Amino acid sequence: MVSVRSALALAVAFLASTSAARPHGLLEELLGDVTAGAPHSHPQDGPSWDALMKIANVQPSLEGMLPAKTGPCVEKLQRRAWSDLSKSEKKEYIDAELCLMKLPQKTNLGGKTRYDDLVKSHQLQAFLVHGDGLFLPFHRLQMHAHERALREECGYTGAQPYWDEEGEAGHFSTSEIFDEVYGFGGDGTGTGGCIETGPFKDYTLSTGLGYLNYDHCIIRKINDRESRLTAKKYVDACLALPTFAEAWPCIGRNPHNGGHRAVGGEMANPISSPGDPLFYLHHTFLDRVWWRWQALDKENRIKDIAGYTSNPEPPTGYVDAKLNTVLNMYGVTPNATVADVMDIGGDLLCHEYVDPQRKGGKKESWGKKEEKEEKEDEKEEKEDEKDKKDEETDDEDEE
Ligand SMILES: [Cu+2]
Repeated sequence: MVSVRSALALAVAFLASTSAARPHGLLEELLGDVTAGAPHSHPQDGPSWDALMKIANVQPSLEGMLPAKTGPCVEKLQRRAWSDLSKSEKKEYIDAELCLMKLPQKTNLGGKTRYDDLVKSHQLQAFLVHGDGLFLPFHRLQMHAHERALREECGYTGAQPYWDEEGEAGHFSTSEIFDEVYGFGGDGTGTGGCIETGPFKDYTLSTGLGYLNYDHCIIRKINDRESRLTAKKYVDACLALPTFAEAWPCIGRNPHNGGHRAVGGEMANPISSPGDPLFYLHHTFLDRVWWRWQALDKENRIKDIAGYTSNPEPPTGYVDAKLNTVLNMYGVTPNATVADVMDIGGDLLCHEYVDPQRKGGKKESWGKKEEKEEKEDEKEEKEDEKDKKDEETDDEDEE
């Protein structure tokens, strides 16, 4: 897992490299010292626990919050793979996302648009919902909040789609998901890494990178190698684990980190990654993995929660995540407990996952050829490491 501190260091490094970037917003006071010392700062110079809590404790305006949703789940929304949507369904989803990007913010958390409200709900509590037991429950709720906003504020009639990353592992760069018309646009270009094609190329994010807030384009850096971690063999390895305590770190480590790093840029930043709309297709893919795991022993696994409620450790010691732990949506939708999101067909959530159809002979997963390549890469990596060590020893000799 990428820690909050290394994420901050990443954001700082990015800022240091783009002199035109002018951070603004509510966190600079807390982070001023860190950014000032950017070139020499070490990851351990990240924000203190108190600073992180100050960030997380910002109070949103509740005026624009979507009303509470209760009642029995009768008609379940069908969440399907992006590659199985028709052109008009894809267009409808993209148009609804563009609508969220045009609507004004409602939470008063410092973002400009309704889309930014959802980046904020992730950014402000990133250290509470990553690398711990709340990771999967929180992101399930975030997907739901996004789906509701699309449907109830932008007239979208479909369900939140997922990216069938398992079927595209190792070759993300050729995915139709990056289509310029019926997709999310292509890779980042130039020194800034901005996406310059597709429906979202003109969107200016006001939240991120990381904990910082400054106007910037959506950046991407696609990496096929990283995308191998979303392959069937890694997903299956997580599905085979007997307890949530073992399953969540597995999902977090491989398919989760792999997909984030494989898209790169905005998505590679664990604090502000919802800045790339692909975030929602990636995390819905992961949510399906969790649900598939739960469905293998539903009766027990819709009650199985484990792990802590933060990463790093609070000064008073770690706290265990429980079914009654509250997940914070910062005024976008009402807060919910972990118990509320354990069943995707319960009172709060009401959807189901449709398996990917993988028409047109798309690969199920990577085959023998890629596995051979992977082994060769690993060998090369080891050799590189050895070379590096040798060089270091040489340096020492010179001194
Ligand atoms: Cu996240």
